[in-house]
Amino acid sequence: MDFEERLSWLEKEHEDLIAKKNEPVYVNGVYERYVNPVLTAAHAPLFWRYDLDKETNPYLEERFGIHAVFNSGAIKLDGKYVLVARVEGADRKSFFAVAESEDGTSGFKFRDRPVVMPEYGEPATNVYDMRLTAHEDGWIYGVFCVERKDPDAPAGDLSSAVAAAGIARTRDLVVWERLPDLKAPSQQRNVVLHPEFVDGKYAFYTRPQDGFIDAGSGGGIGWSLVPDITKAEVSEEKIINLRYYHTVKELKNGEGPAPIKTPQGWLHLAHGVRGCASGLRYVLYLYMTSLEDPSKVIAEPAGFFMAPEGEEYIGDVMNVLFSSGWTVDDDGKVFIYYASSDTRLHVASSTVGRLVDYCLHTEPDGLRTGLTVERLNRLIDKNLGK
Ligand code: M1P
Repeated sequence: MDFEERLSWLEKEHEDLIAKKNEPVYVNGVYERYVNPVLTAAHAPLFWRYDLDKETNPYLEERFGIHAVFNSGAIKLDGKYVLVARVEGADRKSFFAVAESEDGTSGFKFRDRPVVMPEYGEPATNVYDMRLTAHEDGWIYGVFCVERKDPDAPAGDLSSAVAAAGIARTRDLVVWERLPDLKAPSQQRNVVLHPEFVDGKYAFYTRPQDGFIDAGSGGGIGWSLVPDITKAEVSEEKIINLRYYHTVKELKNGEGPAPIKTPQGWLHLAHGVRGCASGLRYVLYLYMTSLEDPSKVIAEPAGFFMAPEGEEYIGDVMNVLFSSGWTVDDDGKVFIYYASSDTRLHVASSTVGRLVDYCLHTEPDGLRTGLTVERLNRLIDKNLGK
């Protein structure tokens, strides 16, 4: 193919990909998975990846490799479904880029330019996994992981890193005001801002961790109140969603997107991690907290809500589902944007009513097999009669 032929072929492939319609697959009554991923590396505009000038790129070679598009913040803005995706280059660096769709399940198109996130302090080596919160103070906040090389790593250790929560705010997802990173006594990842003031303070879901990877003694998803978001500091941190032995979140867990307010309580999506022979396994689970005290868990169904299936198992980091974004429509429709294996972004749909029903009417984990059998028998008794 000569330059022109190859360019038209690339353009047609890209247009067809964006124009592809998406269909739901009906599963278990709780949610529908959609057939096609909503964002992949191939969705990145051609003008991000190629020098389109025949003079300087006669072979029309890719000049900027995009490796993956995954863990994404989500928000409904001006009637559109808007994602702030984690885009990872072939050089392993992530950055944020905004993509928009009219219907929330197809046609996601990146804005022309990636987000230029102002730095705070020492420039980050990597940034990722932004959670968006439309806060009642009027700002849209993006809270994300900021990764830097561990300054205390021994010579020759080029892997040890330090994770902290970066905070930025915007009105339009174009211009971002960077605030100081969240000060905390431990490393932090999966930090999320609660949408409302609690006792007149900003409230953060945290995830204290012993090291860059190891959640260790952190205990689970934490909660911390902060009087001034422009000087955010974790002074008191209580663990509100604990980890337990032999559960889907035995090794680690982390808050997903900002919770959704429902008449029955705050609805939370989170990820849980366990270890197995093939490595770490990341699944999604739901829980609810009280409207009066958003730090008090009132329901948590046993086990996972969604786990990897089919091609979702395969990718850069295998056996991972991870979600950092969901949207709610006025009619209660929920789109859950979840990534598989740190490679691509999918959507599933449900409604607030169905998700709350799932949380309130699926029994919790009894933490031992005998109680699991009792739980199953209660359902069988109900269906078949005693
Ligand atoms: O690779 C799986 C996920 O690992 C991290 O999540 P956590 O801190 O809970 O282990 C994050 O790096 C996340 O981006 C990634 O998807």
